[in-house]
Amino acid sequence: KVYNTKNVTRSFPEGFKFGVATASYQVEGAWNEDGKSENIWDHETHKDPSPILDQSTGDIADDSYHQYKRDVEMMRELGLDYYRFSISWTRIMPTSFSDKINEAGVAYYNNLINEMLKYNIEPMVTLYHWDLPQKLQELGGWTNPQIIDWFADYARVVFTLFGDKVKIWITFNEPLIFCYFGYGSDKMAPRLNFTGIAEYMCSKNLLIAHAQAYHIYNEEFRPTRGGIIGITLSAQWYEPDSDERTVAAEDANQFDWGIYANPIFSESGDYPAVVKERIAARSAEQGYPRSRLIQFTPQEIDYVRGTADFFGLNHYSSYLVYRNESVNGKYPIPSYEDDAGLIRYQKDEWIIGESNMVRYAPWGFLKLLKQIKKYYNNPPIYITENGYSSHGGLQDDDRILYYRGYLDAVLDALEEGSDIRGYTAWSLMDNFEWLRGYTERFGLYEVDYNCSERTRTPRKSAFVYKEIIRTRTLDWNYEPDTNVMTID
Ligand code: GBH
Repeated sequence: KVYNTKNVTRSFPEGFKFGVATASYQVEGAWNEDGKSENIWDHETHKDPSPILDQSTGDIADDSYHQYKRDVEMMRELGLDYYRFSISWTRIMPTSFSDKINEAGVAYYNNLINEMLKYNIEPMVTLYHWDLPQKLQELGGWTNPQIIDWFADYARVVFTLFGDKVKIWITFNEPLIFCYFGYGSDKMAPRLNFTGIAEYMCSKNLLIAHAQAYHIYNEEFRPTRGGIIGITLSAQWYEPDSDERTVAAEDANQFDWGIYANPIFSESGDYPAVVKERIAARSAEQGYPRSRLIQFTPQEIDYVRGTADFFGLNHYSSYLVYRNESVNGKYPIPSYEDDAGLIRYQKDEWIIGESNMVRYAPWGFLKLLKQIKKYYNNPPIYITENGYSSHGGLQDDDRILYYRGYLDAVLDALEEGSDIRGYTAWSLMDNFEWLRGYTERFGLYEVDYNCSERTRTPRKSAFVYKEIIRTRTLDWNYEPDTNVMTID
């Protein structure tokens, strides 16, 4: 394979920032230490490990709860501007509510943040990256509208505790993934599998919960703290596979990310028209008295619209798409997929690693970035995740190609006027990759799960990313010396 495909060296604009990301359940471990209580991922992986490819859990994960100093050392080795991590709700609020704050949990995040700030590494904090308190799930979780207030209480506690040091906040990571896979399928925790119903209950409650957290920050904290707050959406790119299929591809983009982006970032607010129309029509055909997609009231539309200072974007790959109204048999009725009525696929010739999770299609990233600019009046964007998975090994030239190709797309989008403020690689290190357990490796650093120290070793891609950050340029021909990693 030829990996060095370009000869030009391109520079990132002044002020452009680089980071890496992780998430609490995927790296922290210490699942029941120092007063932390059970979340839905603890609960599900303990109850039935079979949905996880290697039957693993996040009980120990990367042991970051104890190894955070090594984590910060790695951030310094890479020369990061910022680090994106998430806070575990049950670590700081074990009852789920704000009646009791767990000081040990608070101390952990304070230690981590202080260690980062000592070296000028800025924290970017996600409030919710899928690890809901199990107790709240037993009360319905994201299908219970009461969660809007529970989340507000949690957000207020976190803003109060860390608001003097954290200036970039993200309410949710990838609502589509946890609403759909968690409530509208049997795959991810809480595995509710109430298809075509519960994912839309989750969507609505979550969008209002996001808006409420935004308003709380905006009114109670921003005046003295002066930070910014946004949301991270997963958005892949859907491309028509022929001229006649542009409508299908457009609908696929609306069902994948428009469903969350439109209510927050569009001028009109509310769910995208096509999403509303299709789900209402399907619901009527199926004998439901009203749309399974719960409507927003005009007040709610106003309350949610405009509630983000930036668009957090998680992007991994692209798909070709066509319409197929009768995906009968393939998907349950009703379901989100059946409502969308689309078939998506990828081409065999797009590069893929030994693991089959992420295909290399950087042209789609550029198209996505341009579309976001066009639809939502050029919002500030932080790319909050982008990365490539393998089955391990330090010589990861395929991951290097992926990062270079996708960063090249970012540079193209910047040249065309997109307001992209930062780029976050997923991930700092290998971690518990949800349904794929530890079989799927996304790390710039490899983690050794056979030793209790969870030793972290830089991959070749870590050296390449470090050089990109150091020089603030993308040079396809740079060949790192991978013998020693240093702190510059
Ligand atoms: C993101 O999800 C997450 O934010 C992050 O936590 C995660 O580690 C990262 O990407 C890499 O996956 O049925 O096993 O094929 C991205 C969306 C949703 C992609 C679930 C994979 C199917 C898993 N992911 N999806 S599987």
